[in-house]
Amino acid sequence: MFKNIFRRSLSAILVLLASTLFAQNPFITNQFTADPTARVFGDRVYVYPSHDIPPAPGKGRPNWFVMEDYHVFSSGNLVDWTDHGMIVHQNKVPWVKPESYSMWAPDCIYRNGKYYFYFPSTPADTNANGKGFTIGVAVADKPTGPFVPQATPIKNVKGIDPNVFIDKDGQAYLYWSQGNIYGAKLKENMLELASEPIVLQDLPTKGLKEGPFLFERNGIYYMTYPHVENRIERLEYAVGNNPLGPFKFAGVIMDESPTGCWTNHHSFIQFKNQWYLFYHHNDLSPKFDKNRSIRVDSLFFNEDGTIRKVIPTLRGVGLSNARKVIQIDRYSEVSEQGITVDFLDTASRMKGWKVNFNQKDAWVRYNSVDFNNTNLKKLIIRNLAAEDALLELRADGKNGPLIGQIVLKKSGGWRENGFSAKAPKGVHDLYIIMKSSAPVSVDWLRFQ
Ligand code: FUB
Repeated sequence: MFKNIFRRSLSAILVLLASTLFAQNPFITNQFTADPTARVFGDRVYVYPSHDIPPAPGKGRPNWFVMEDYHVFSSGNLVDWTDHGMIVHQNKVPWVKPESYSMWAPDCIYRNGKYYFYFPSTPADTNANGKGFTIGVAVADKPTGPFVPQATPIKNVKGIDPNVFIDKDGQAYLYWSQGNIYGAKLKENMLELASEPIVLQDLPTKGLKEGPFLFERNGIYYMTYPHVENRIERLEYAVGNNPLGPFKFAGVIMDESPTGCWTNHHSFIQFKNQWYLFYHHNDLSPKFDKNRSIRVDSLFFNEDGTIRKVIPTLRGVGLSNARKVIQIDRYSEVSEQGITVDFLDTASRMKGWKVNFNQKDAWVRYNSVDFNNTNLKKLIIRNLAAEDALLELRADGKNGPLIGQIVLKKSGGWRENGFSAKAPKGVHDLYIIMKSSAPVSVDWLRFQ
């Protein structure tokens, strides 16, 4: 019994330790994550991403995706995320080829008291070239597991990137990709197909399509998918009046990555009256785009139901608590000149970034800081200054109410410095303005 209590407390401690405060984009920084499927279960958002790991000798195919397991993350405010730990591992699924490192993009859905986790992988009985994916299911009583994998994959499915949709009449559908996008009805048990797979029409025919995500809004069925129209993937959508189509191309949701991350993969949720797009980019691994990181930005519909293009941000979503560390390198906007962002430590990129103020009048805007209703009178800032430097903090504008004027003393290394400040109450955009000329770098700041 003591052993069990010890084990339970240890796993609770591990979950707490694994929680990450880093909540802007990318919003998970304790590991690489990709292909985020977000779901709202109760009053929390759960994200089921793929888990990229760095390539290593003997692990998977060199210079390719290396994925051995899945974690689930949750949040009640889209800002503070908890890593609930590993939920499915390749070597614990009876039908998956051991050590195949091909646990690609998953999905999870709730039905009749159970959570069904769908994932693609290489089956053990595949031929020697290791190619070919199929899709299996693991079932749990809670969104965080434990998930019990089925002994065999879903029959009659060949492909990757499962996505499940349950229509208003209760009929469930499974979608997946294999060059084209396929769809079929699922049986009530959610474990078997109830119809023959069909290729969804009339999606673009030229260029790879994958990662389907279907949702319904105001009677319109939106089939959304990454597609290589030009050189790399962008997110597109098509609309129809039936879950299995036909669909009509309706537009681009997110343009190709300007820095060249070849894949993108996404999902949509509506949470507390706001729509969000979850997607990925290779922020923490700029030189290797098979080690990706998940992001979230707000999404808006036009009155006619069309989707407004999402421009990726560093700031992401949600209110930042003024008492917690605010990573101003994940800014909302900066001056045209004088601001650069670098990794704190290129040998350990998961430590995050710093913002450099390189010249007088350079500024950073960080939106939506929640100062609450208390009088916060102190500012703590982690900075590195080669010479004395003067920064000004203001609310809601470069000439808005002054929060503090701080002199950062020349230091030989990173320092945490405290200053008196006069923070406003409520939610405000924070401006940090450089008032001197010698460069200074800031890791984070917070109020107390
Ligand atoms: O993560 C591996 C693959 O890359 C996914 O299955 C695709 O959608 C692409 O994101």
